[in-house]
Parts: sequence; C-alpha cells; structure tokens
Amino acid sequence: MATRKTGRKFDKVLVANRGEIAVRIIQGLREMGLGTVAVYSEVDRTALHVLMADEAVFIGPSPAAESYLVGDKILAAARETGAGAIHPGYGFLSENGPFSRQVEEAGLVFIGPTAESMEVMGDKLASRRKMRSSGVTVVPGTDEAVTDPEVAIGIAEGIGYPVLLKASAGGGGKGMRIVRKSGDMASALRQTMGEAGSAFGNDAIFVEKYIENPKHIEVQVLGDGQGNAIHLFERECSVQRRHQKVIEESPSPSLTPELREKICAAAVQTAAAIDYRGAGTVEFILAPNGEFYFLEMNTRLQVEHPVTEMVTGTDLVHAMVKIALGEGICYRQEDLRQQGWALEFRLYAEDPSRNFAPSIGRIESMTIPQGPGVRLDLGVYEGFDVPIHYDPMLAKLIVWGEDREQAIARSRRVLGEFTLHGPVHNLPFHQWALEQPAFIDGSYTTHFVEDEFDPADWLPELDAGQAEALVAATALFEALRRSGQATEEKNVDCAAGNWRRNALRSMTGNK
Ligand code: MV4
Repeated sequence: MATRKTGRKFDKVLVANRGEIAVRIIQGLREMGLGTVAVYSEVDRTALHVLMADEAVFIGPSPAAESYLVGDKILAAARETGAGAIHPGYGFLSENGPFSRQVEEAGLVFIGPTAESMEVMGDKLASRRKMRSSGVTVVPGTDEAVTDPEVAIGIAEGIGYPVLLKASAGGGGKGMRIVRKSGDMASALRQTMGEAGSAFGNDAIFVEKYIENPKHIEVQVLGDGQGNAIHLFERECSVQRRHQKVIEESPSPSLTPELREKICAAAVQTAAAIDYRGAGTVEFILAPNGEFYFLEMNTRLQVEHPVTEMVTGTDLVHAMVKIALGEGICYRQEDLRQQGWALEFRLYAEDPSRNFAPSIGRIESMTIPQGPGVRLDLGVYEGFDVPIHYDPMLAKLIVWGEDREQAIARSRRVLGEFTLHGPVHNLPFHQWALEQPAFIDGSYTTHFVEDEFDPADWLPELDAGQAEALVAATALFEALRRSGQATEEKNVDCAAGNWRRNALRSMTGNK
C-alpha cells in the first residue's frame, strides 16, 4: 500500500514490537492515515501484527535478544522501508535510553520520551531526588546509596521497622528485600547489593519505609516535552501476582474525589518536572491510612492503557503520535472526565492449577465475546502457535459499564461467552476473581491473589481424551435437552456458556 505524502514530519511508522500491542498501535496509525511497518522474528513469520501491517521486515532468530531487542536491526528495517518514526510499544526497547538517542541521531522520530527522561526515571535514587525537589511526596527513606549496615540501621530506626531495601536500578519488584529488625540488616543489605550488582550491573541500594497492604494506584499522563502536562485519571492495578498485573480498573474503588485530585495533581507535577514528552504513567502506593507516595514513573505506553481510553473516551496512541508530530497535547484537561467504569482482564497462556506455569501450543478455536461495552485487544488468531520465546499474554479483555456494579456484571457475562481452546489459560481465574468478596467490594490490596487464591481448589485441566469425551457428552446432553428428554438445566448448562466447568462438575459430582 502506498503511503500518502501529507507534509507531516513522518508518513510511515515502524512498530518495534509484537503481539497485541503491535496490533493496537498499527490500528491507531492506520486510522491516522500513516503507513505501517512491522518487524518480526523467525517464529513470528505469520503473527497477527505481521499480517496487519502494510509492510513487514524480518529481523532475525526467535530469541528477543537476537531480534526485537537489537536496535541496529530495527533501525536498518526503518531505513530500508523509509519509515520516518519508530513506535516502541512496551517492553523490549521502549525504555532504553541509548536506543531512543540512536533513533534520533539517525534523523528519525522516537514516539516516546527523551533518553534523559528514561534515564532519570530508570534510576530510582535519581527519581526520588528529582521528585522530592519538585515537591512530590516520596516514601520516607534515603536519597543516597547505603553500603554500611550500621548506617542502614540508623535510618531504619529513624523511620521505624519494617523497611524495604531497594535497588536503585531495580523496578517491577526486582531487587527488593523487607527487613523487620536490626539483626537482619547486615545480611539483607549484603544479599540485595549482590543481587542488584549481578542483575543490573549497579549495586546501589536505598532504604524506604515498608508500606504493608498497599494499593497500587497509577496515573496516566501526557506531556508535550516543553513542561506542559495533563493527566487522564488513575488506574488501580492491585490485582497482581509476583509483580505481574492481572486485572486493572479505572476509576480506583479506593479514591475519594479529594484524594483523586491530589494524586492526579502529583502525577502532573511529576511529568512537568522532567519536561516529559508523550504518554507516561506515574505509579503511587496508597497506604491503608490514606497516605500516598510516589514509587516510580513508567516512561512508555502501558499494557493497561485501554482502561483509561474506555473511561475517558480518548485514544492514547493517537495522542502519542500527535505529540511526536509536534502538534502538542490533543486534549484539554478541563474536557476530560471519567465516564463509567472499565475493567481489564489479561488473558495469559498459563495454568493457574500449576502455579501459573506458562503454557504453549496452537490456538485451536476461539469464540470472541461481543456486545455492548466490550473491547478485545488480541495478539493471536485461530491456528496461531503461541511461541515460548515471549510474554505469555495472548489478549486483553476490557469491559466498560455505567458503574462498577454493571461493569462487574457485564464482565461475568462476557467471560462466560469467551472460549479459547489450545494452550491452558487463565480465563477461569478471572471468573474466580469476580466472585471474591474482596474484589466485589473493592477492598482488595496487592496481597489479594497470594491471600485468597488456593490452587488446591482448582479443577485440573483435562487431557485430550477426557476433553474429547466431555465434548461428546456435552453434545449428547444438548441433543437430549433440545429433544425435550432432558430438561434439567443442572445436568449440563450449555446456555450459560461456561460449559466445560459446569459439565465437568456434573460429570464428576464436584461442588
Ligand atoms: C514498595 C512496597 C511497599 N513499601 N515500597 C513493587 C514493585 C515496585 N514498583 C515497587 N513495589 C513496592 N514498593 C514500599 N516502600 C510494596 C511494593 C509492592 C507492590 C507495589 C505495586 C504493585 C504491587 C506490589 C506488590 C508487592 C510489593
């Protein structure tokens, strides 16, 4: 497809990513009349993002370190296709300062923040100092690296135990250790420094007050790179497992209007303080006493951006591209509000009954839920083989309702209509979560999954033979029901959509 020349700074964009986010970005670019270039590795030859883009360039072997993470290959692909800009998506090269510099030095546009913004936010000590000097509240603790256990003990006694040792180069939960008493400090400090040194090549550690049972609240921001910034309200991401988010929502059920105003203002202050350019997310933890603290800033478009788009009626990919084109921020703060409620469920190819072990294989069949308030950001299609090389996320299901109660009721309906056969996945986990009192009343914290989820309660996945027998039995029951010979819905409730679990229960007499 020929790209129209429009006199814009760029007419064609290379998307340096794969999966559902590459698809989402390609859709946004196409709506703006921009040409799209995909890149792909060996196993991704027939991936959905490749099929959807105008052009696609092969960039090497399946391991990301030999393809999606190689800046030189991405730049060569951009040159070869005449793309004038690169959108990095999330993960891979999205928060790599040297790469964004390399893109700009090659005369291309990086659709994202400057290398300086990535570097200050990638270094937790630097970002703490920057935030403190800009008047944003950080967790009580130190702004300098600590190496001497006696110094660390002195700090801990000042702020009170428990404390958290954090690696300055860490993030996303890596390189952290809780210390509850002075006797544990020396070995904890030594171990955390050792791990940080080998994992990040930087052993700088700092001390923070450990906030127990917090909620994870993050605020979406847009900046123009000239010190102007707006927010698009918050997302609550407390349903997570080992720092991997599973369900997100907006608004947060735990913010009052006053608290929301304060936390969103702090996020805007954060973005403005570093002349942030593009879409970013400012993360806070909310303590049970209602105090909130800056944790870190994610300098990229995030996985969960659709919940914000659903409640604010915006398009964050369009907004990012317009900023990169030099058109500034396309929304006015005073026009933005949160309308209704959105929930996002991340569909992972992983087995909840086996401690969420990743699962691979062909997508054999899939029924896609539809109807009012439903958005599905898909990275796969029927017949696609889910590779082992990358993140096991297959899709994101985002459900909108007029209020939280309707969003939850609709989510139950939508999850019941969604079937996917092939790799083992976590759709049943989401159905479980929607029945938990702590989720329903919104009181859940970051400890929700570890406290409430017990894999022993989980129905095991069927092997192929059992699954076949079950399909045959289900078809038989359905035929009997339709012919009027079996009217007892409790036998096999196909109509409810949740046929496998219900049929299994009726066959085994379970629950
Ligand atoms: C904390 C904390 C409690 N107190 N800092 C986890 C990932 C990284 N973004 C920071 N994290 C935390 N920092 C203090 N001082 C608890 C966490 C935390 C967490 C934060 C957000 C979402 C999920 C979490 C799960 C466990 C711990």
